[in-house]
Amino acid sequence: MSLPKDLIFFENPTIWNDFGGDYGGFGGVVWQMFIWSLIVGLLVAVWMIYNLIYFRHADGDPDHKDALKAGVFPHERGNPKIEIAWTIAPLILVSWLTLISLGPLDYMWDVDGQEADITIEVEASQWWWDFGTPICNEEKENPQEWCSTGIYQKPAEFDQCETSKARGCLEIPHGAVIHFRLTSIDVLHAFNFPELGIKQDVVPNLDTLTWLDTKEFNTGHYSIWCAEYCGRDHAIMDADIFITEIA
Ligand SMILES: [Cu+2]
Repeated sequence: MSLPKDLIFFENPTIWNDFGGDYGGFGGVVWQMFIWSLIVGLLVAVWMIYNLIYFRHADGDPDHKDALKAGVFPHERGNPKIEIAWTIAPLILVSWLTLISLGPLDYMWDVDGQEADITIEVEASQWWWDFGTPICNEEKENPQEWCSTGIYQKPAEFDQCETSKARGCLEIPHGAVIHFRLTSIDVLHAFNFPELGIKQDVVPNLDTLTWLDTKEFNTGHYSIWCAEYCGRDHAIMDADIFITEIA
């Protein structure tokens, strides 16, 4: 789609897919956030530069009638109509952006609304990610072949973790809804896939949940990091995630 069309229709531009998918159809929202920020940013920058040039004070100029004086509030040229307009217009814009951002948040947080193919127990500790064996969803009407007997069968193609040098590794099938049940055995950590837009706190003595639909993403290699400072090796608490197509 061309840029002018993107601007008019606010659809998810194709270029956005290069940033990791359309987030379950909500890429258009991200695009709107971006384009409105750009429009407002440009208006502010142009107005500021115009004023910098037009009201520039040269040596010998008399003080401008709007010149700021310490302790004096400049109200001589006040304009209530403009004041009201620049209060109401941003209020409408911010309300609109708040409203459309509730949709993607709801989508991300509604873990139970997404029927899982498999659930993976993740245990965080200083400073490792441990992934339990995937657990198949036994209630699923049409289980995928890797879950055909109700027990997870590791597909023969899955061998990428053997080469991983990260502190944890997980290989998951493309085209599966994955639930992650997260807990920590020591301190606070945070399960963060920057490339997939997922971040969830991992808390001792508490199960937290997050989920991922791997069909929204390209197959290949991704990284997980810890996004909650957790001690000495926090910065290298990584894990590899491979999303692999099953032939
Ligand atoms: Cu950590």
